[in-house]
Amino acid sequence: MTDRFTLDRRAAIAGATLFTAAAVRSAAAQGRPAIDAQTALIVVDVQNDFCPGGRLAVPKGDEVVAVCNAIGRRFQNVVFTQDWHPEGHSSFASSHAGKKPFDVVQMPYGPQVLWPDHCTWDSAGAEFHDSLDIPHAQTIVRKGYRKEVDSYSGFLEADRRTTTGLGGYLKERGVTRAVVVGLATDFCVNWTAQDAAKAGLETYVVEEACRAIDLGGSLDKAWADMAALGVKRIKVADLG
Ligand code: VGL
Ligand code: ZN
Repeated sequence: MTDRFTLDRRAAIAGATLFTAAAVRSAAAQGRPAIDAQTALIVVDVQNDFCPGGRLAVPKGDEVVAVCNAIGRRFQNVVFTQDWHPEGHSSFASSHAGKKPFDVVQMPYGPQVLWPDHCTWDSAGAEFHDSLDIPHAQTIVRKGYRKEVDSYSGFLEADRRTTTGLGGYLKERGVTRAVVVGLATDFCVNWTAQDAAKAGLETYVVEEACRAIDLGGSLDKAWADMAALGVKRIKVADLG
């Protein structure tokens, strides 16, 4: 444990010192993120319920784990988001008479896709995948814990008004750049990346470190919406 931690810290410190101001500029010019003290990796919802065997399994969702682990140790700043719903949450189809998963209903804040029950407090499905191994991650931001409001985004709930605190946290810590990975590309990764960009962060999504649900074209739309906000779609190799 101590050894691994020491190594991670050394790697992070080494990574940080590689990025001089000129290197940061040249990385950005090439469309890739500088990985320095101002950069945070945001690992979105890598939880059992979103992996094969889970209650809202994302196809091949578990394949992101090894990729997240590999890139995670390159970042000094790592934040996890965790989808975290009470029983009977309003995003669950089971809370709406006559509705089934993937139906869409109108909520006071707009359309809401209904999901199978998932990521309920204290369930095994809400836990992070067992193999997720980024021991130096500093913060876990839970979201979707208010019964009447969903939250795909790690920054802002679906009412688009209630903040989770993540924006303030990153700002206070001097983070100006976000690299977003995890599950699912077209829902929580998408909304988190869009809100990161709206918060003024230079934002990247790493393609192979995400997997999608893809409901009725949602994946293509997600990439287009992210691109429109200036979110850059990159590959692991672009991390240098
Ligand atoms: C998610 C649907 C419902 C996600 C969370 O993590 O993408 N999707 N809750
Ligand atoms: Zn959810």
